[in-house]
Amino acid sequence: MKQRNGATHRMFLTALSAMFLTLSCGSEDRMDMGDNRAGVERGGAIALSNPSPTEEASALFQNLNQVRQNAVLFGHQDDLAYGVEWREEAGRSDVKEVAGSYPAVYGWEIGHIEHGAEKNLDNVPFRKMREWIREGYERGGVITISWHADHPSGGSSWDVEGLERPVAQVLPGGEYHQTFMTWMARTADFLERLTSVDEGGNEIGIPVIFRPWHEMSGSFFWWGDAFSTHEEYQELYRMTVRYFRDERELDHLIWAYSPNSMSEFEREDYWNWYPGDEYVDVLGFDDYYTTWGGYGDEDGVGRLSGHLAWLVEAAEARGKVPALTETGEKDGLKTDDWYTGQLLKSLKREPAAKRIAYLLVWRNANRATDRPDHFYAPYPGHSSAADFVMFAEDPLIWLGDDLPSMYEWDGDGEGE
Ligand code: BMA
Repeated sequence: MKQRNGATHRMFLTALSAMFLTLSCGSEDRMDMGDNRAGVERGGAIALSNPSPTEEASALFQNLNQVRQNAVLFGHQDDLAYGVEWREEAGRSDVKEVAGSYPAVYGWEIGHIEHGAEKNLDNVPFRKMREWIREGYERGGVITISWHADHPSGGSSWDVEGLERPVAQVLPGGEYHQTFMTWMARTADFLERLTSVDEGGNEIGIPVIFRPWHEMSGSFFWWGDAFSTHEEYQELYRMTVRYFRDERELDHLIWAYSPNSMSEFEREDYWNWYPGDEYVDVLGFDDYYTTWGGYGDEDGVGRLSGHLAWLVEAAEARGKVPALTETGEKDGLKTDDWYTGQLLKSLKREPAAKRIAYLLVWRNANRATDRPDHFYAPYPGHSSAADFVMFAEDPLIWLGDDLPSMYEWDGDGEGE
């Protein structure tokens, strides 16, 4: 049984690493835990793209890079807000109720914040979301945020019919630029108010891995590939970073770049939309399709593993942190052993694949009030629950209770 307490867990690993060697319990990845600064050096010195990040954001980035030498953090979207059979009940989490721990990474979605709305596009109240974000952070978890923004011409993220250069329209000189910047201001206001209080009683910004304009390699969002040039897309991303980071000084943000499934394009095309190393910290991709031969390929596991290994090596070469920024069984979890039989195998097949820092599975929509069968983690009683427990107990996979202190960094290594 895996330890479920971060501090104890770490001591245990350090003190007993020799014993682990002889026990042969498949935990080779953790054996160098007591000396895992080496991993940072192996990946080279890394620094956030922001030249003046908050201490906590900087610590998180270094710790993600350190932890990934030993583990993959497990994340779940909207974990604290609702599950398949409940909504807004304090303390609940489908992941915890199945596996005994909250996830290590909490994903949140802020579509409709650009209108100053009270609830996001999935009916999650922003006021409560702020509290859940604080709760997850104060529990030691990692926060990531996506943004399915509407387009100022009136449509949602997905309304792409009849659009004419929708990205150019929001860039400087475009007819919706000014409206769009008022939307950006509201979004920045929300991110600015994600705060906690440190041990000294000072208010601090909760570090957030912000992942705007995701899955741009596909053509189903207005910022998607078919509707703009690569340069326009890059300019949209850069404009967002410049406004949030340079103008609004949101120094608690860590920036993630995530095209859609790598099975949809050639590897070198990963960089087509890339805004540049000065704008990005986390290199990721989203993938719901590759496992189970979603592209008609029998060896979906091998394929995903190969893509992850490529991503890890690309990130290490640039001093960035790699992550599988969204995944899940396509169209919702149905397969009883998807977690160990597909996802975990993909992490383990290619040796480099397991060096991603985290993965995030998508939301468990409430069956009664939202989309039935739109869930990506099991809930108690689901036929894949036992498999998920095995997945969560694998030494490679860390949930919230396995986390070391992610927001402290003592400056050893190259970190500070
Ligand atoms: C999608 C689906 C939608 C949801 C959107 C934003 O993938 O889950 O139902 O509105 O994400 O959370």
